[in-house]
Amino acid sequence: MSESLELITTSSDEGTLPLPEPLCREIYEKMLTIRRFEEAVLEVYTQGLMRGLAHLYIGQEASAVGICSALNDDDYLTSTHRGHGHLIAKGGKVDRMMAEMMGKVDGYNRGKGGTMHIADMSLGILGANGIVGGGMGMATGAALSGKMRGTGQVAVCFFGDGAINQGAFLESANLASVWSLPVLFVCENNHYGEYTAAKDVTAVREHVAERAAGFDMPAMVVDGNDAVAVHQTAVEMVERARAGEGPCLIENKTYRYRGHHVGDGDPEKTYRTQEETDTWLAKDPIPRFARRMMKAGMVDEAELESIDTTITKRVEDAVAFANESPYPEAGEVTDHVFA
Ligand SMILES: Cc1ncc(C[n+]2csc(CCOP(=O)(O)OP(=O)(O)O)c2C)c(N)n1
Ligand SMILES: [Mg+2]
Repeated sequence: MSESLELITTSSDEGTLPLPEPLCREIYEKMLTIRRFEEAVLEVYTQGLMRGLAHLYIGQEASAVGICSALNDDDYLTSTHRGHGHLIAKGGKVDRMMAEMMGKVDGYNRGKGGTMHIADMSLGILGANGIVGGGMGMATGAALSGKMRGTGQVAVCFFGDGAINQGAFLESANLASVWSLPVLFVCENNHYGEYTAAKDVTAVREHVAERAAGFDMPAMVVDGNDAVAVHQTAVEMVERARAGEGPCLIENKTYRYRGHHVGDGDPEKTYRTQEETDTWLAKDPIPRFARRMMKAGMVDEAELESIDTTITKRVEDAVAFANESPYPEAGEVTDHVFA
């Protein structure tokens, strides 16, 4: 194992909550918003109100929120096909996202992009991406732009365990390191690429973050279901990047509780075991964070319930907004299309 590889975890539910209360509330509410939004996406899909597929982020919420809560509004983010969580964590609007999912004119792309193309330049969200590894070059370029303009902006590149085997990772990580660019490469290791276990296709000893040694950048292996561990790692790495000390590779170990996409209904009967899923369900990032907040005296059961009611209502409103929004006119089919 490389000497620069650090194992980061604060993963005990017994542990203290070493973050200020307003931040804890924000982290909790964002994670729960992602969970409730994704449940609504599945519902909308099941009702036949959404075309195509969607890749749900359920189970991985602590990764997006832990990282994005360490960013400024004008920092950049590139996302993936499993992007809803990243977008919400960076401030994306759930009503416009839901409208986009349903192909409606009030969606982020006027309904022409769908789940895998949502972007919001005003929030530094350079886009979800249907191309596995497609965000790596974009994030590296955005970081170069920030550096050349001297703005202090950083770029976060989210990608999966499958994407780390794409050639784009070598090219992007190499340039980012050579030019000391402010990029956080965040690998969300959910242990599967589609229906294939990462360990069967990825040549590392134990952690994909070991690959950072080949690019002379620090690597952090994080309990990705622990929002505190993820957030603290991100704060440290963002500070380092802003100070001109260059990129890093963060590996958030996590798990997607649902199938690869909404049509992959029962993974436990095919490519993974119920026992494995159960082990990860016991580490669900949301109740885990809630328990810590309760222990710290920040909330009680009743307040948690009321937070959930508010968030569920916000998501229901988003679905209603999307339902009421019209489809785009046929005449604008070639507008806003650049390639
Ligand atoms: C370049 C490219 N190759 C293959 C695909 C098909 N594909 C879509 S998602 C996926 C698996 C990606 O796995 P991972 O990076 O671990 O992300 P996860 O789905 O686990 O979040 C594949 C192979 C694609 N979209 N783009
Ligand atoms: Mg994966």
